[in-house]
Amino acid sequence: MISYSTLALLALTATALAAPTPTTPEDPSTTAAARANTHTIVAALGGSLTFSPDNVQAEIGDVVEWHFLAANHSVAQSDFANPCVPLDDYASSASPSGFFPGFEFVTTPGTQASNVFQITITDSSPIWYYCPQGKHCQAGMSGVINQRYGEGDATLAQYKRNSVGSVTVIPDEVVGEAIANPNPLGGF
Ligand SMILES: [Cu+2]
Repeated sequence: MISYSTLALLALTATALAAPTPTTPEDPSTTAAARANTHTIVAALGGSLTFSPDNVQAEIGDVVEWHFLAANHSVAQSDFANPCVPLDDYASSASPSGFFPGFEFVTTPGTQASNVFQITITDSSPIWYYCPQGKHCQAGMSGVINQRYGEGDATLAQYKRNSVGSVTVIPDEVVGEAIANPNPLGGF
C-alpha cells in the first residue's frame, strides 16, 4: 500500500523533473578562451626595409599573416645561424624545409599586394625569416617568431648584426603558397 507520504514524495520528484532548464549560460570553455589569434606582419611599412612588427610571440595554433607593401618583397624562412639563407639551403638536404611563397606580392606605391602569406604555429621553436629580395636582409629586413629570452638565447638583434656581412640567397624552390588577402580593405 502506498502511503500518503510516498505519494507526496513522488509528486515532488515529478515537479523537480519538470523544472525548467537553467537559462544562465555556462562558463566559457577553456578551448574558447584559447581561440587562435592571427598576427599580422607588414613588409615595408612606410617604405622601410623592415617587417613590422619583426618580433612576434605566437601561441601554438595561432596564424601569422604577412602583408606586403610596395614594391616587391617576400618572406623566406632561415635559421639563426645562417641569416639571409634559406633553411636547409646550406645543408645536404635534398629539399628545402623552410617556407618561401615566391615573389607573389608585387604592388605599386600606396597599395598593398593582393596576396598574403600565412603560416600556422605548430610548436614553440623560434622561427627566423628574412626578405630574399636584393640586399633587403642585409639592411635589416628580417624577423623572428617566438624568440626566447633566456640567458644566452639567440636574439633578433644579433641575427640582424650577422646579416650585415652575409649574402642573400633566394630559395630555389617555393614552399608554401601565397593566398588572396582575406581582408583587402584593412589598413595599416
Ligand atoms: Cu624586401
